[in-house]
Amino acid sequence: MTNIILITGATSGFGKAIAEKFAAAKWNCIITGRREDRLQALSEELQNKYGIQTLPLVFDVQNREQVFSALEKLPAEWHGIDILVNNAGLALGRDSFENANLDDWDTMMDTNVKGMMYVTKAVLPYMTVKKKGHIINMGSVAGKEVYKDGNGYCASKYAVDALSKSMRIDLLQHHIKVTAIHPGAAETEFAIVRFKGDASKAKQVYDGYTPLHAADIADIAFYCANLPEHVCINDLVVTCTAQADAIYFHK
Ligand code: NDP
Ligand code: 8X3
Repeated sequence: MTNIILITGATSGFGKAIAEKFAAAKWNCIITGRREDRLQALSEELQNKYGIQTLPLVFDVQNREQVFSALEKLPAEWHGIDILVNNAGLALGRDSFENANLDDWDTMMDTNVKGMMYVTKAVLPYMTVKKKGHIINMGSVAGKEVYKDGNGYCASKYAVDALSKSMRIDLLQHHIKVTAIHPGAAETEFAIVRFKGDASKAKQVYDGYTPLHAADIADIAFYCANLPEHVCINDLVVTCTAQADAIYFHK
């Protein structure tokens, strides 16, 4: 029987790399995001390249109705979801607390925290019914240590850390594994989004060292997903070699 993985935020960065990694290993992929054109292109690419089935679903994880209407009525052949990767997320701005934008805070909380809760709640029935499953949450080093001007983003990723621990306890009874991966700096579209399209500001984030690549995180997610049934990696902090924690870099 073919395995099924559902990945949120598959239009770019980690999510796209995770879809590619699992598709290459013949997993069928449910890929989600807001940008329909990118999802369609990825869907066709994965099908043609790897001969797998894909189901692209367009929704905004912030929108509770969209999340539940997309996920509650999955075609029967997609009910056997083995892995949910809660990856969709973003940072917006990097400003001191008194200057930070309230709308940015709302968007980060609504996406990184509430979006993750909605998607998980909508997918869980497919896992609890078979008493098996694996949830992989994308945290961050920003959810392990607070850095200057990280306020709202750090808070959202601390919440991801807390939710991962909470899920792990509550879902024990259903034999559902919960893995939290907390990456450090990785060159994706993350910094472009954070700095609202300012490419030179985004580039500076990665100047002077070799950051993580999206494929590094995909390899790690794949490793976590392919351990024996009785083994679960609970929590992983992953940085490039030039980064010690959320604050210290060697450039
Ligand atoms: P990207 O910007 O490259 O990708 C983000 C993905 O999230 C996109 O596919 C985007 O899709 C999706 N997304 C964002 N908002 C929403 C939304 N409201 N609804 C649905 N999908 C959404 O960044 P990364 O790949 O780097 O980020 C992925 C995750 O990893 C995030 O949670 C981020 O916080 C975390 N992370 C990133 C690090 C980094 O340095 N890059 C380090 C640590 C953690 P679309 O726009 O099409 O909706
Ligand atoms: C992304 C990594 O250090 O920019 O979560 O917060 S960082």
